[in-house]
Amino acid sequence: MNSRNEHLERWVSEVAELCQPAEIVWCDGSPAEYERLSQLMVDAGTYVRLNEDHKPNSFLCRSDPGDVARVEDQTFICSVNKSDAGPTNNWADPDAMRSQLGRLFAGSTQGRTMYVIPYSMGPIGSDIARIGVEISDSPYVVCNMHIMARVGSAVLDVLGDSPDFVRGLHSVGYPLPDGTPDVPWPCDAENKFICHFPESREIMSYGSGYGGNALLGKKCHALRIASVQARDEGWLAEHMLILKLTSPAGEVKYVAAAFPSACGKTNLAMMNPSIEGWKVETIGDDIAWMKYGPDGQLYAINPEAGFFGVAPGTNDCSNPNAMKSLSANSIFTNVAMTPDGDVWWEEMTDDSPDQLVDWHGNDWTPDSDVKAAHPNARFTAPASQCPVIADEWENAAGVPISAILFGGRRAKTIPLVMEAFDWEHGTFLGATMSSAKTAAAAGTVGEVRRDPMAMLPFCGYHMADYFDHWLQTGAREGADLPRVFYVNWFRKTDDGCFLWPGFGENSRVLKWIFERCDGTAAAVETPIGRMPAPGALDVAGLSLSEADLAELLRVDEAGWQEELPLIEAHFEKFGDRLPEALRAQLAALRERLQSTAVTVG
Ligand code: SAT
Ligand code: MN
Repeated sequence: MNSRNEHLERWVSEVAELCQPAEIVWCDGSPAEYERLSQLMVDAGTYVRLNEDHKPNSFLCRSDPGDVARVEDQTFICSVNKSDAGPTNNWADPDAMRSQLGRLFAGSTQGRTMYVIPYSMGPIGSDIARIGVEISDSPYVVCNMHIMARVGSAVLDVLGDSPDFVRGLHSVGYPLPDGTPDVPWPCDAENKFICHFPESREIMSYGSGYGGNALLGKKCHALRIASVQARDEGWLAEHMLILKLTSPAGEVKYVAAAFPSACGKTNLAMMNPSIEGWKVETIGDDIAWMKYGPDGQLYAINPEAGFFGVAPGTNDCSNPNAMKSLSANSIFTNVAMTPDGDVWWEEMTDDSPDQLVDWHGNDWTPDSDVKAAHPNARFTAPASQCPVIADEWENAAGVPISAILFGGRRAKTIPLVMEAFDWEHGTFLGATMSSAKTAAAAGTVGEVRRDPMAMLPFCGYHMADYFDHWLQTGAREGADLPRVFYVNWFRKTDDGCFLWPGFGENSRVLKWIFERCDGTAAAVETPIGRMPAPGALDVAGLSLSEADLAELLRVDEAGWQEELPLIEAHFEKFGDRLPEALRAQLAALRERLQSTAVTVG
C-alpha cells in the first residue's frame, strides 16, 4: 500500500473484495505511468498510436458504438429523500440502488487491473480545490484523468489522513473470468448506471467507459456532487467556461459563461477576437467553481486541467487555439484517421481526404453516406498546451468575475445579447434558458429544451432549490456581484442561415459586455432586458446588413408572447418549491411586454 490514509485503504480493500480485480495499481500520475498504460492499450487494440510527425505522443481510440455519449436516462441522483432530487433528475432509492449496483459490481473487475486514481479538482492545495479518488478498471480512464485532472501521489500528500474526499467507483462492466479474451472497448452498453449519492459524496458508475460517464472528476464530481457541496457551503459549482478579456487599454475583466454541452464553450473560451486590440485568454472551457473573496467579489477557479472538447467543427478558423492545444500529447476518441496516421473529423478541412478510416474502423471515402467521425467525437488535450491559456489559470485564489453569460442555441426569439436588470432578473434568465439539443448526450438532436444555467443534466439536487441558492448567493451582504447577460449566437433566418457570424466576431458582444461593466456602453431598456443602444455594438468592418443587425437586436414581441406559456409550464414542474422571486420575475416580464421601449444612458 502506498497511501497513509486509512479511510482510503479501507475503501479500496472493500471495493477489491467486491469487484475481485486480478491486481490493484495505485496511480502515481507520472509520465512513465501514462506511457506504460498507453502502450498497454496499443497492445490491446484499444489505442492506435498516431504518427509522431503529425501528432506526437498522441492516440486514437474507437469506442463501442453503443457507448458514445453521456446517458442522461441512466444517470441517477440517489438522495435519501426523493424530493431532494427534484423533477429534473432521475431519482433512485439509495439502498435499492446500492443493492442493484452491488450485484453488478460483484466480480466486475475479474481478470482486470483495478486502478486507484487520487485526483485534485483545482490546483493541488488551493482552498477552492477538492480531492476525489476514482477507482476504475479502465486504463483509458486513467490516461484521460491524467490530462483532465491533477492526479497521483502529490494529491495523497495533501489529503493526508483526512476522510474528506469524494469516492468514485467505476467499472466498464466487462469482467474477464477464467481467461476470457478482452475486446478493444469493453463496456456493458445495455446496463449503464451513473449514480450519485449526494449526502455521502459518492459516485458509482457502471457499464460505460465514455467521457462524463466514466471520467468521474468531471461532470459527476465537479458538477453534480460539487453543486450539493456548494449549496451546503455557500459557493457556486457551475457548468461555465472562464475567460480573461483584455481591452486595448490593457484593462482586464474575467467572464464566466454557461452554455449547454456542445454549444461552443471551448470556442468562446479561446477565441481570437476579430476586433483590433482586444485579447481573449483562457482560464477554463467547461466548469467554474466560484467563491466569495474578502472583497465581496466572486472568484472562480477552473477545477480541470485539460479540455475534453468536441472535435467535429473544430478547425483553424473556428478555433485555431484548440487545434494548437491538441497538436500533441492528446487522446482522440471516435474521430477518423488518415492513411498517414493523423486524425480527421467533419469540417476540420474544407475538403475531406479521399481516403479515411472512420470512427467504426471502416474504410471511408467522401462518397460514404455516414460521417467519418462521430458527432460527439472528442479530443482530450492538456490545458497547458493552449497558446492563449492565461498566466493565472492555476491561481489558487481564482480570478474575480465581472460578468456571467448565459446562452443556448435558439434559432428564433432570443436576441443576440441582453443584460439583466439585476441579479434576480439574471437568475430568472438563467433559470429559463433553453437550447436545441446536441450530440453530447444520447437523445434527439435539435429538440428545444429548457436547460437552466446549462445545469439540467448536472445539478445534483432539486433544481428549484438550486435557483434559490442562486438568489441567496446574490443577496449576500456586501456582495460585489457580476453583471448577468444572456447571449444567443445561433439566430437563424427563415431559410435556415445563421444571422450572426459567431466565433471571433463574438468579441464584439464581449466588448459591449466589458463596457457595460465599466459603465461606458449605452443600453436601451426593453421589456426583456437591456440591449445595445443604436451604435453601441461595434459592428465596424463586419459585413452585416442593417436589417440583419436590427433583427438580431429586435424584441420579438410575438415570439416572447409564445415564450411566456412555455416558461410558465417549465416553472410548473417545480410546484411550491419554485422561489417566489422567480414567479414574480415572470409576472413582471409579462407586464413589461405590454409597454414600449425607452432609452437609458
Ligand atoms: O462527456 S462529457 O460530459 O464530459 C462532455 C459534455 O457533455 O460536456
Ligand atoms: Mn460540458
